[in-house]
Amino acid sequence: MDATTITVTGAAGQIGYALLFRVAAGEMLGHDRPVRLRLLEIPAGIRAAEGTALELQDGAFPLLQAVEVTDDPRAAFAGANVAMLVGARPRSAGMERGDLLAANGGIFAPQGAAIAAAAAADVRVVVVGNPANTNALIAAASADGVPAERFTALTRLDHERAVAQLAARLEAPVADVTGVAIWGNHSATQFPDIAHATVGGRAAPELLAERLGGTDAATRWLDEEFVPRVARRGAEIIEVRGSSSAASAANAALRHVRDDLLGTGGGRTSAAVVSHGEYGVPEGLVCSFPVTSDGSGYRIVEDLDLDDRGCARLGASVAELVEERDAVRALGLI
Ligand code: NAX
Repeated sequence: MDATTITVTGAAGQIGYALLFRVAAGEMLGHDRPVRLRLLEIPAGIRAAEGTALELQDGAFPLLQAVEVTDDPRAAFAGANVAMLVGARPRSAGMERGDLLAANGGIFAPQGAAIAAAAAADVRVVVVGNPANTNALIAAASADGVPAERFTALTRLDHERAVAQLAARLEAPVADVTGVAIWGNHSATQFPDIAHATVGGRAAPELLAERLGGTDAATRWLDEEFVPRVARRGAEIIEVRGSSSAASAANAALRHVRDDLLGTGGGRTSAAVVSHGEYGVPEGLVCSFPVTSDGSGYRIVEDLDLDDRGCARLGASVAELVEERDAVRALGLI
């Protein structure tokens, strides 16, 4: 099998470190597919990325054909089949949202252009670096000639958090949970939704009502505990661990790419993808939806009912995405 070229940006960061060894071990694209890794960093991160490359060599991974480290986006994306955009500019003290969007525009616009100029014709891109949805929008807008659908953003970590919380509440194995959905922005406004989920083949809302003593109690748990816990889990991890989610984020990014390229096997997952107007989400926004993939890219699951509560929550998150889009449009980034 031909080698797949995978570019990881922010490779010297904590997510990069948790991700690269698993990719080299074949956990992302399968144990029969050779990989070539390209590590993109800013100059300040190059030395650390080179250290990671030395450790990758020391792993003697049979599938790993090459590791290259560079601070030049064009060289990093040359021939890339998969681009994992992890490096981003974090919000520093006193930084307004407009400053944050502008700083990230300075990263994701040139990277989008470099992908268009240099990547393989079949390139698929996942944006992990925050604000992930809008960074993906910027990168896609700067990638002339690459279909916007190739650009996705990571909400799989939110999805896995929701699966795990639901399983824990019902004292069920996570493997029994299917059909959870994350809607909207990868931010505190996201809507983790279990309305169409099943656990061990039974409807999750029904099981929750049984377990918690009625439909009202189940709705209260969803509104007051489940949704806020999932949406603010990132802050909880920072508080408890002392730094932000890294291995769980890497795990989610790996699953996102695997399912995008290899398919979901008929099941549903969640990913932020370009809207064509599905569920009333304005066309062009990169929004999280329930999705499936047959290996040719993510497709939005279109036939789910959203109740009033779901519509209101999705509406609030989409309003935030619209504000972010308008802000980057005003900055001339899209
Ligand atoms: P780190 O600060 O550990 O690493 C980021 C790395 O990116 C640094 O080494 C930095 O030098 C590099 N970098 C910055 N600008 C770059 C550029 N223009 N080109 C190449 N490299 C560049 O952050 P880490 O914990 O790894 O997180 C990375 C990003 O993921 C952050 O934006 C973070 O907010 C985001 N996250 C997104 C999640 C999601 O679910 N979408 C969850 C986890 C995480 O919070």
